[in-house]
Amino acid sequence: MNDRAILTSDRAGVRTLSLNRPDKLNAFTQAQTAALLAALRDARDDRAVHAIVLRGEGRGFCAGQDLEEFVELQHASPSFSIADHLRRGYNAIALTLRETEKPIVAALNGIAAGAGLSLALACDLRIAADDAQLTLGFSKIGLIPDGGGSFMLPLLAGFGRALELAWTSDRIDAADAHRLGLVNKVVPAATLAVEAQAYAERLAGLSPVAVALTKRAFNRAAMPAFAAWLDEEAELQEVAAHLPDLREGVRAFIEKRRPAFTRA
Ligand code: LHQ
Repeated sequence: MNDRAILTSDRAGVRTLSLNRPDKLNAFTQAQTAALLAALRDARDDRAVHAIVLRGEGRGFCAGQDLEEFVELQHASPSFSIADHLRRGYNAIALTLRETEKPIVAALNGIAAGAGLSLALACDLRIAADDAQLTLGFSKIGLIPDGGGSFMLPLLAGFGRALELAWTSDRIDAADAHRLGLVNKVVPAATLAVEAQAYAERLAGLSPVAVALTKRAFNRAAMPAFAAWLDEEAELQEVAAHLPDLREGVRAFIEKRRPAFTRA
């Protein structure tokens, strides 16, 4: 068994990074966000890497924050701050995804939820297996979409559709995600790995200068305030985290029941 948090492989200028906690649908622990950040920075700085694929091992892409670890972190430190947790982990990853001037493709091999979906949306392009599913999930635990999700979702899907997905946390399939502009391409599940590699190889073969400057131009034109927004998003999440719905939502998830949220 491979116990590394992130698996890496290189082929034809493409670096593939695989989230590796398949028994928990690749839910993020602190160790895993730290490893992903390091792996992305390494791929960004490696001159032999011309495109990056991000995928998950097993049947899921990523189920977002590991909620059991989250409870442990809160218990371990009374001064635990969700905003700091976000800034050190998901926000640093989202910024690295945007600032790396190489194409980054998320290959959605299964469910993408919570911060896992936010980070997939912060990649440049998304290719999905036809049986993949997407769900925000945050509202089910009393939170707002974080890790840049509150920015990327309206940017890609439009304001009203984004709000609907964020509020309801409805699970959508790959075909609906494609219709909403959340994924670029849907392929049969059995061929996803091959298709993602071919897609990334094609991008890796383009003019690196044109690719880099186009990404910089799009970042500056469409999301010049992304870094500042990530900070504000983290502060909003801190507000939500001090209210009882988060505790109830997380407890309900762990106890596999429906949450009973506060009604004012
Ligand atoms: C999990 C998880 C998970 C732990 C599946 N944690 N075990 C930032 C800062 C701080 C705090 C909070 O959050 C954030 C950002 C976020 O990402 S918030 C959103 C966190 N994620 C979620 O709320 C999603 C929770 N998971 C689900 O709703 C479902 O598991 C999905 C829809 C992802 C998949 O459903 P199924 O396909 O039915 O699979 P499952 O529920 O049976 O999960 C398989 C296993 O994975 C199961 O473990 P078990 O030991 O019972 O087999 C789950 O407990 C575990 N798992 N997600 N986030």
